[in-house]
Amino acid sequence: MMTRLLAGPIVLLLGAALTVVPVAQAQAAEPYTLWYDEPAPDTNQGWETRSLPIGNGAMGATVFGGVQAERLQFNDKTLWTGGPGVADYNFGNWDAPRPGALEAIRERIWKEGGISPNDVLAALGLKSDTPRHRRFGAYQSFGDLRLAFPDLPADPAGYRRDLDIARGVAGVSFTAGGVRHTREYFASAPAGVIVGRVAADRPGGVAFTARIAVPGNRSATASAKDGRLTVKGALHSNGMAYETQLQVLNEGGTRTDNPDGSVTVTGADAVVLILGTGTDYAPDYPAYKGDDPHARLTARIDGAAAQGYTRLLAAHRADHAALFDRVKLDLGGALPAVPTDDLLARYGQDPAADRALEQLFYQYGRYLLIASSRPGSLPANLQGVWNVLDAPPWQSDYHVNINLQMNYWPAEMTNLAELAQPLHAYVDGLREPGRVTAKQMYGARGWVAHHASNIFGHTGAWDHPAYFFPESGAWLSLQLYDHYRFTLDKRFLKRTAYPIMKETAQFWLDFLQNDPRDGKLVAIPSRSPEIGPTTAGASMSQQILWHLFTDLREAAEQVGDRRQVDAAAKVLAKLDPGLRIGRWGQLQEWKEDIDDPAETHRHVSHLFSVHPGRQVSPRTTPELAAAAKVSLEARTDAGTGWSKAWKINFWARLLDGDRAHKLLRDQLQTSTLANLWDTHPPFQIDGNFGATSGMTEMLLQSHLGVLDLLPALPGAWADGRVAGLRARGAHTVDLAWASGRLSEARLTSGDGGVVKLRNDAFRGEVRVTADRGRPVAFTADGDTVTFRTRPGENYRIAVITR
Ligand code: FUC
Repeated sequence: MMTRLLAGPIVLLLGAALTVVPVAQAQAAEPYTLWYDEPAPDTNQGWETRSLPIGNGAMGATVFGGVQAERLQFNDKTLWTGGPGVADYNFGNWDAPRPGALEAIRERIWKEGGISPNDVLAALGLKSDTPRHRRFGAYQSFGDLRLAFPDLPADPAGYRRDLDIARGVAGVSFTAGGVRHTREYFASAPAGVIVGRVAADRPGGVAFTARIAVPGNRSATASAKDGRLTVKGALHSNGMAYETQLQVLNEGGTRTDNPDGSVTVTGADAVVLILGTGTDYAPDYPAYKGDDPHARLTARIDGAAAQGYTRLLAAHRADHAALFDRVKLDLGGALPAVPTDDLLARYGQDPAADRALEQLFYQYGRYLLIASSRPGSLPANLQGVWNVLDAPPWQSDYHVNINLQMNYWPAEMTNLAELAQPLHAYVDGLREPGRVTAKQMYGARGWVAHHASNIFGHTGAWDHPAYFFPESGAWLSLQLYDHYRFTLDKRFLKRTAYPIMKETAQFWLDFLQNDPRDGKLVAIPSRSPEIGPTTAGASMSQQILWHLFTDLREAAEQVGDRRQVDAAAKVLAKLDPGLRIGRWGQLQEWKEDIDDPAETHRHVSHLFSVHPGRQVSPRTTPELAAAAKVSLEARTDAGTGWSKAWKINFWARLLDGDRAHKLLRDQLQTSTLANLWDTHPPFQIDGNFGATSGMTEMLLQSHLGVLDLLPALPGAWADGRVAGLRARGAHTVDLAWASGRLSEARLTSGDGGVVKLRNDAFRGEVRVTADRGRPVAFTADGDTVTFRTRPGENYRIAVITR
């Protein structure tokens, strides 16, 4: 299987003879295909566990694959209830001023130490809506495309439903009455539509009626003209206008527009379907309202229809491959010829099959990001872009006390940096409403957001004790700066990341208070997400702020803002760093030593400093890292899907590959659905992204300034290779290893600076060469080699074994 990674033909050494086999023949099974021998049940549970997702960032769809009744449930990220179209929507801000509310809470915390989060909610939170979340709203299902096939049997032969994540194409095929029927679906980012093709290998063998059904929480009119179905109306909740159009293009046969808005095709050789959506949402505060979608949508569908299927598919495949193909991972897996649900169920029984599933799961995380986060669209929400309900779990919103952040953890490392643009734009867009909230709730400058947000600038604190989390903006800002670290995109730093970081810091300058106990700066009120009392200076708050001001100082140096360098340094000198070892050897979750060793909560927020932060590492702070391990052990390996995924990252950062792999195994065995979606439960996509991030952290880390190669390689991954990973400094890294030992690293230098690479094998003999075999001088110090690079040049670091 290792040979799969090689571009071009595969060279097999058979005795003395050299045989060249074309790649296509050498592959026994497609390594990047999820496949099933039955349709997904036409139920919400069938959708959640078995439907197969496609998406172009703005739109998503899931394929059920019913033989007689096909269903594509589809979404558009902008279709939400709630927001400014609803009476009294106020961005989560208070409806009237609450003079002294913050001061009273602070006073109580100073006096009592920790107070009930419910008291904080009562004083600072927003009152609950009736019905719940009326103003906040929820992400909506757009509708269902349904195809009814009158001539097909219930139980055909040779049924297969699949999703090729390397091509970005889903398919359904079966044989009925001696005719092979095939359906292909993909979501095209270049064309902005979802495309399908229904075909049969006997001429005239395709007949169906297509209709679009929408949920009942909106007005709807349906019409059909010239094979174009249109359903349009407005959400009852907020009056948001929506429209969907489907163009049915038949090759041969007859096409009929029906009075009920459906379209019937009979006797066709094949039929192409082009589906688009639009709303009048615009990401602009405060109205969040744009033009009626009709003209835009019509033009988009017309344009796609004019291109024709072959061109649409070719453009889609090129666009998808340009992202997907950047990273290759080979753990020595070999996919057995079993459906993916069986592969998952049998996980743990056959190492080659297990490795194949892990490779697939890894790339699936990348696929899901490609499908749910493209520049110009909203970021991936709790379910990416896929949602079948009108009242989805947690509104399918943007939770920002870890979930949205986790969605983007793999973006930089797995070479999909541009897919983080929606996150950056979203954070930027929270600033304007967030200024109002900062001023009203805290009398502070800058901007703030709390625990969860929607697409309408909701920056206030919600009606739940968990929802007091003003640190979310600071955490998000760090992710923007990390984008700069990975890309070294100065323009992005100057225009986007730095202004946001600065304004975030401004809020914290006003919010932080002197702790009378030790004179240190602490956040107050402050709560470790979703657990324990509300106190002053909970560890996560302090750690996030340490990173914010440390990064701000560094960023200010980069852009030459001396005043800000000094200001950040001043804060850092007084800031409580949120790192303490407690009475049972744990890394404390609070400033006070009150951690309960029996607490197994899914949030492990006080280990922010281990991941995604960088304050604590076995490399730099062994005692704190040991304490972090004590805390992590106490929390156990159990948890929701995303919690397990976070723990993969933690153990990777703690350099324990086998434990990280154990968490991956747990996630696959207990938190992964048949369609490989992560389950909280229920389905929540952050765990997919978190797992892909964690697997990458096992192979390459760069958060400490050194490129740590294979820092947490588990025994189960003894032989393998990975290509195309990104490291901070805009480097691209390929690695190969055998019997658990690095054999070769390749690096394409981004910034041309001095590079430090670490691996135990570097204690032995090493050779560094550049392009055309030019030897490169390097210094070796224990497990680290250091050499100077030129921008864009390729380097090969070979471990010599004799
Ligand atoms: C956080 C988590 C929950 C869930 C929700 C969407 O609040 O604590 O487990 O993931 O986000």
